[in-house]
Amino acid sequence: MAQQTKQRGMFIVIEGLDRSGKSTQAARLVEHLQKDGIDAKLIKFPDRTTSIGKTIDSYLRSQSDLDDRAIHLLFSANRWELASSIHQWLASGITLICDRYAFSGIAFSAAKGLPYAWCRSPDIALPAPDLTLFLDITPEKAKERGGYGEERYEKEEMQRKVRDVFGRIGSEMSASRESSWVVVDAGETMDEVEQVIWSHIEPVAKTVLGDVGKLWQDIL
Ligand code: DGP
Repeated sequence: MAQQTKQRGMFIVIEGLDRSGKSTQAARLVEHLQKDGIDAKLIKFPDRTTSIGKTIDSYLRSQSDLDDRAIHLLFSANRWELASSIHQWLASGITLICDRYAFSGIAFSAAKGLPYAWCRSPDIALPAPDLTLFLDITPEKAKERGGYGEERYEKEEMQRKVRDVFGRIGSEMSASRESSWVVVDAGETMDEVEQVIWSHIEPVAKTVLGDVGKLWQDIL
């Protein structure tokens, strides 16, 4: 008798500016999927628990300083150290909801002035998401939500530049069609945003997914 292969999990990334409600929505989405009987797991970058992640955490809290390129490569290495686990989880049927990914890597470093293509380079061939939801909010509106925190990039001017780079990434992802990119208006209430997100998840959940792709593979 032919062996039945288990359908792999979905790889869904949620991106956005600081204070866009990203982490709340990622947690709600995992809950919603689990209620629907889908085995779902939340992962988050930067993963501050690993030794690379601890160096990143110290940098973000301005407890240490690092060259812009060096910290960029550490953020990327922090994603690569989880890449084989991502493949394994997806293959075993677990759906992953990922709070930030390689797109933040480009957006934050390019916003500091590093060349866009250089910023993208270390993340080439990471597992490609089936869907990326970009929670879009103006830095003004984000600020109204109680202001930014204390960390290094949580400043209005920086967030404005980051949003511009995310705009470029979104246009390129949509044009290349290698991985779906959807912009969600994150200025609405948390419940409304949750509903919009769900409306984008359902079609992916009903699709039989092929192998996990590799990000920006055609650039190599
Ligand atoms: P979060 O834990 O989601 O609040 O993210 C921490 C901060 O780090 C946030 O300001 C965004 C920034 N960040 C996340 N990923 C990257 C990355 O890959 N590169 C750079 N330069 N910054 C990142």
